[in-house]
Amino acid sequence: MKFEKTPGWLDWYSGPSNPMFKVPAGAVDAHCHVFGPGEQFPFAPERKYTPCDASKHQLYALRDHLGFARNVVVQATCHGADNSAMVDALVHSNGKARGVATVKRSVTDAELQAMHAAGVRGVRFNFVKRLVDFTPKEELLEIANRIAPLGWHVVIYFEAVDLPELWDFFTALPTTVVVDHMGRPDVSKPVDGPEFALFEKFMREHSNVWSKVSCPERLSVTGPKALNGEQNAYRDVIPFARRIVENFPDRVLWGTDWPHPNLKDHMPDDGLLVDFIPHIAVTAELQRKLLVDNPMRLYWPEERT
Ligand code: 0GY
Repeated sequence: MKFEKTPGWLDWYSGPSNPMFKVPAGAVDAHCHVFGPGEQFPFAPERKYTPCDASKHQLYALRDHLGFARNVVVQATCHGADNSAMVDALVHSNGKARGVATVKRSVTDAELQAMHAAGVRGVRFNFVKRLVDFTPKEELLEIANRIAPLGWHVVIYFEAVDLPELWDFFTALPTTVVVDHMGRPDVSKPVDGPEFALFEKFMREHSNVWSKVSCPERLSVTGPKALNGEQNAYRDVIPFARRIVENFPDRVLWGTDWPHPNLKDHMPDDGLLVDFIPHIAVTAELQRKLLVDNPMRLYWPEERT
């Protein structure tokens, strides 16, 4: 089936620069997606956007270009609860990719087992209203209780203003809980302000909560331009991400978010995103935890030495 992408949709950046920052050996891009290709893996009827195609081959070429060893492919909302494109990417990764699925309460145990065999290790619950329709919390809790015995975790995506309302649900989840993009802070507010303090409290009081310190390009107001050779791209996001990396060094993950759904103003150069890492993880030890130790512990625990 042919799909027309949503008007204004920017294609992913096809000539990423060579990052100056060399990621440590064994680094994991722990948040990225595949889109279709639509002809092979049609987008979901209930989707809120229609993307351009972004195949597993293109994702793995980017992985090699940026110097990463592995990927965690997260189910994108444009595919709904049909995980076949994501699972296909895992199956063709030579064991170098694991995945996070979206499932409905009707998912069978056999389907969960098959996804586990393919490399799925988590489910994603999305609370960003522009991306998904509401799913009752008791359904989500039922799903969380079903996947917990598999050793899977729950990835949650929400916006900072919604954390107070979602707090009780999140803190009742029985698994490791991984927050996408630091719970989308408003970085024009102070890093020491009440909104981000609540997110830090969430992590501090709940040792099962992890955070991806990803997506500066989504959160930044100052944008990608470096100023005077001193300031950095997405510099307004640095204090937020750095705070989380330094306070919770064993519970942070990083990912490119390629192919960057829903960006209308600019499409990031993925090489530049990699060069952002040493500004938020400023020592070799923090970088190793963020890029290697933590994602390996969560996604490939059997390979830990
Ligand atoms: C992200 C962010 C977004 C989209 C999705 O699954 C998705 O459609 O996650 C977004 O639009 O903020 O993590 O890719």
